[in-house]
This record gives sequence, structure tokens and C-alpha cells, in this order.
Amino acid sequence: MDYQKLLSILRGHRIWIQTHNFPDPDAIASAYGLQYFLDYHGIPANICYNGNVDKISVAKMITNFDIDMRPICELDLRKDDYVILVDGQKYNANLTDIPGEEVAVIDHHKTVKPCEYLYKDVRLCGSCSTLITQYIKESNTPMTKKIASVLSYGLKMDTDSMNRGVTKLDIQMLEYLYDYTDRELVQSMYNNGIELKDLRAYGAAIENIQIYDCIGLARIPFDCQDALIAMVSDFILRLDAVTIAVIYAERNGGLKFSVRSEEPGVHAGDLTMNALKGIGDGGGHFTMAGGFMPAEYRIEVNSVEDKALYERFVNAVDIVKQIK
Ligand SMILES: [Mn+2]
Repeated sequence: MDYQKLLSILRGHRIWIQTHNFPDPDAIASAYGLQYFLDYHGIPANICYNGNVDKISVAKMITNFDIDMRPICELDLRKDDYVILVDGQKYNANLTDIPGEEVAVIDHHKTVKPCEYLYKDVRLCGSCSTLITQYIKESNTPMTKKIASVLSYGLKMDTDSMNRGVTKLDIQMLEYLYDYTDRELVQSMYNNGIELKDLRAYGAAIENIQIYDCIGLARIPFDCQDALIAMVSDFILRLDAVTIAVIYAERNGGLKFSVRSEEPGVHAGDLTMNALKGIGDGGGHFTMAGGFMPAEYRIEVNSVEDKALYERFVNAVDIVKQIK
């Protein structure tokens, strides 16, 4: 991390902070914290994203903290604009390539396809909010109640309340944020996070779940938001018989995957990439990953497709364990 270098690269340009598509709380918190950091150092920047924001938890966050972020379709983006990517990297399936030059990246995920940037800060830890907090702390930028609350919410959401992928840096940054955070507000944001319409997805997964060894696979036979598929995947992982959860839902004629692993030695990103090799792609970090299988690889009968996918994931578990 070299915040001076980042600032000097950005100075004098028109800046966009871009999150991954369908941004989750960590992506939004990171973008918002970075916007504050840059603004304090005299660099105005706007936040943009692709995809909808229709999850109640995300909508609540934007309203509660009065976050100004715009979908890219509403914006006049120019080729010579500078883009900073947060909580995602160029060439990721869930990050739209927008006009403008991707000059910088700050992310906590493993790199799927390498790319050159003028400024690159990719470190594996529990949340991207952790990294942004460190920028504010180490540059002696004053921390505010609002920024601290947003960042600690993003940090806690992405680490499943400090239970998932946590590193020492996450703990240190959460401790730093603690004194500034409006803890009651952050606590209240955890309430009422599930919408009635979400229950359909949970219901479908419960109905369809099949468990093989420690892998729980379930199909959601309709389209739903990435964030909701991820929530269902987290939910299935809570079953005592399941240490790897693979949830997939309809998406543009193909299938969208959300994978979770708490199985020792099984990296969720590597597992998903291997399982979908040749029929799609996937990646992510140790405990959580995503993937997509396009329409052309679909098998018409659901039960046959489920079986084929199950075999792919079972075989991929062996492959990933061997790599290790
Ligand atoms: Mn994240």
C-alpha cells in the first residue's frame, strides 16, 4: 500500500470509483470510504456500478448513509477518464468494462486473470473495507462516525461477522474503527435483512438440496440476484453435514453459481474454476466463490444436469486437494 503514489497518479484526472456489478455492502463501503479518502486529499471522485441495487440490505445502506452512487448507464463516461476498481478486478466476470482507463485496483480477492495497472493493491483478507480503512488510518486522514460505521458494516458483512476469511489486519482495522463507529446503527442494519420474496429462493434450495459426502448442492430454478444466491449458499453451509455448498440459479439461459467452502484444503475459488472448466468459468477466494455456465452448455433435463454438475464438483474437490 502506497497511498501517496495512488494520489499522485489520480491527481488532475476525472475519476470514477467502480465496484463490481450488483455491489454488496463491502463493495459499497469500500467505494464510499475511498471517495471520502480521495476527497480529503483534494481529489473528487464519483462512484459507479453496473447491475441493480435491489437487495433490501444494500438499499438500506445507501439510504441510511446517504451514499451517492450511479449506474453506469446514467453516466457520461469518457475514454480519458481514470477508473479505480474496488472489491473486484479487471476481466472478472462480474465487472463490466466501462469506457475510461482502469489505472488502479484495490481488492482483497485472488487475481483470476492478471492485468497491469499503474497502481495495484491486491491483498487477501476478509474484506475490501479493511484495506480502505488502512488507507485512511495510515495517511492520518480524520476518521468520521459515518465513514467508520459504513466501513465496519462492510467489513462485518463480508466476513460474516468476523467468522469468514478473517486475517489479523481485519481485526486490527475493526478495532481501529470501533471507537468511531455508531454501533447501534450498524447493529440495526442487521435486522430485517431478508425480504418475503427471498423466501422463494430459500424454499427452492431446501426442496432441491442433495448432499454427497460433505457437498451440498441445490438448484434455484429461477433467476435471482447474486446477493440472494450467496445468502442461500451461506445458509446451506450452516447444515452440519455440509462443508461445501454449491448453489446455482437460472441466469440469462445459463446458470449462476455461488460456492462456499469450509472444508480444510479446499479453496472455493479453485474448486469452482476446476469444476466449471470447459463449460464456463469461476473463481474467488478461499471460502467463497462465484461462477457462471453459459446457455450453450446447459443440459435440458434438470435431474441429468444436476448429476453432471455434482460429478464435476466431486471430481474437482479431489483435484483441488491434490494441488495442495
Ligand atoms: Mn468484498
